[in-house]
Amino acid sequence: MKTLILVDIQNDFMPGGALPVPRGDTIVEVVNGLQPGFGLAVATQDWHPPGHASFASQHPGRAAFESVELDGLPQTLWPDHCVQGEWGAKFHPDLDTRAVQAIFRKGVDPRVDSYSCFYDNARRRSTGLAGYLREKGATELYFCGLAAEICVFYSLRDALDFGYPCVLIMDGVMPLDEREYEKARDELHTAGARLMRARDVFCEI
Ligand code: VGL
Ligand code: ZN
Repeated sequence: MKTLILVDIQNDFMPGGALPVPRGDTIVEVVNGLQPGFGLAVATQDWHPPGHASFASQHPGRAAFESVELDGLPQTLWPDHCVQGEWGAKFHPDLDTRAVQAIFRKGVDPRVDSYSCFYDNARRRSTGLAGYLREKGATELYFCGLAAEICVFYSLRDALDFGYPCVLIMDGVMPLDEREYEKARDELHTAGARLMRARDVFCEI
């Protein structure tokens, strides 16, 4: 079954949010238009407890977007964002979630960040998404959401490792950093992901 995965389409990643992705809001219409064509749609939410270790506010003397080491892993520090239950963690108000059958939350462990929808960055804990997709009979995964070169990228890489044929919906994602996104897109393409525009996706589903 062709499956659409909506990654972190949340207020804090939108213009005006705590960790805004430039023009992040432009994907909402694209994503809404795609959903009716899919047999299965699932969404993820970045869902941090207050005081999460990825927040620059927890590292005195450090600023957002600096890098530190956290439990032996490199960690970019972020502004406080997507705090559980708060406005910034909610889906964009115009996002149509009627077709979304399940929501997976990540970044819930206060000590470790989680970019991939499948595992935290230390690979200690699974979100349950992999088991869910297996049980539902997902055969091909189509990715959209924010940010393109972070959570979408790491999710796609894991999905490719699981052996799923994967599509990156290019107008269904937006990056925080255009340069990093170009590198990420090349890496995904080399690893076997297809890069498609939403209208071409719609023709084949
Ligand atoms: C994300 C940075 C921190 C994302 C989440 O969803 O791409 N980026 N937390
Ligand atoms: Zn986060």
